[in-house]
Amino acid sequence: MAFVDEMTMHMKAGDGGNGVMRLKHEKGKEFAGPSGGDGGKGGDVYIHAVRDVHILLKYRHEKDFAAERAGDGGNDSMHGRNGDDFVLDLPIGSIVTNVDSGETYELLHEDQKILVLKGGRGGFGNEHFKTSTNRTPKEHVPGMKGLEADFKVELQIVADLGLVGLPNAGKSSLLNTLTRAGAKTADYAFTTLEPNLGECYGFIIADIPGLIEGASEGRGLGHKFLRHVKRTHVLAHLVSLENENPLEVYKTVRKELEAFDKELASKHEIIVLTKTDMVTPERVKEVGKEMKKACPESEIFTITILDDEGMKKFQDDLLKLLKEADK
Ligand SMILES: Nc1nc2c(ncn2[C@@H]2O[C@H](COP(=O)(O)OP(=O)(O)OP(=O)(O)O)[C@@H](O)[C@H]2O)c(=O)[nH]1
Ligand SMILES: [Mg+2]
Repeated sequence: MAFVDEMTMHMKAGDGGNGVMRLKHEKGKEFAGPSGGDGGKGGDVYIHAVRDVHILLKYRHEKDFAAERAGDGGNDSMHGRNGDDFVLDLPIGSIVTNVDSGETYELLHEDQKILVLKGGRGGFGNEHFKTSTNRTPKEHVPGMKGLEADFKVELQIVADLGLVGLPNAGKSSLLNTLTRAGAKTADYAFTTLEPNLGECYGFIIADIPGLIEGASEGRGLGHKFLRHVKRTHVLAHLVSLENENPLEVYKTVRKELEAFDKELASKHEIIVLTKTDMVTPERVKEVGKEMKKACPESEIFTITILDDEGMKKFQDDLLKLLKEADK
């Protein structure tokens, strides 16, 4: 599947700063007591979800990432500076595995931030060891090492919108008008052999091969790819008005979705009646009504890719709906 990617990298949290040994000097006294400060805390390593499926490309040539080492303690009990954290931006849908510990993290929502490596604690300076019996301790502790590990990142796209429907419903054509995916379209069944992905104002749209009756049992191609829409937030079910009985067509595909996975079938679904230019306006209304009656819960849209104005309006409505579904 296009865009799906995998990469490995090494990440390291910052080392803690060293505690230091210092003695105060006051007039008249050679040693007026300990004054060595503690080291700061090393920076942590986080992973952070962003809405950008291409961001892994940015890390192609860089495989080592590190948070900042902390500063050492100073004179006059000065605490060392804490190291800055390192935040690795990854696409939503990334599954990150710490190869050394086996721990796995999943980034599912925009802006989600997960701590994956803790920075080292700062060491104590000698002032910390002052007691009533030991007024000039020399003891001081080095900072702890920051954790480090190899990581594997696998991207499983979480599409915001998944396009389903019979072959020829106009799924790829719709993807192309909403995004710059440039998917192949043609007037024969199974033009799309592998899922296509596109991006529309930050929302990911997945177009999968057409589904036919028996798809859930392996007929056709679509079933192989249904798992890609499993993580999709909203499904757009496309039905071409070219069909003599669009409601029957709709039901056929629904049956396949349900047979494949109940969860898939219970997703938020919108119905898109396509190719309105191929029938009369009266017919569009008639089918729209019939659909609404059969599926009162679903929003119903009617489109033709030949009408630029209409497509713009559809895009606006769709974006509103996707933003709402993302909350
Ligand atoms: N007249 C008209 N033709 C359309 C419209 N939308 C799509 N088509 C045509 O319908 C045919 C099928 O469109 P595709 O987008 O390839 O259909 P698909 O659902 O992706 O089909 P598969 O990949 O085979 O599942 C193509 O020849 C398109 O040009 C429309 O709104 N009006
Ligand atoms: Mg297609």
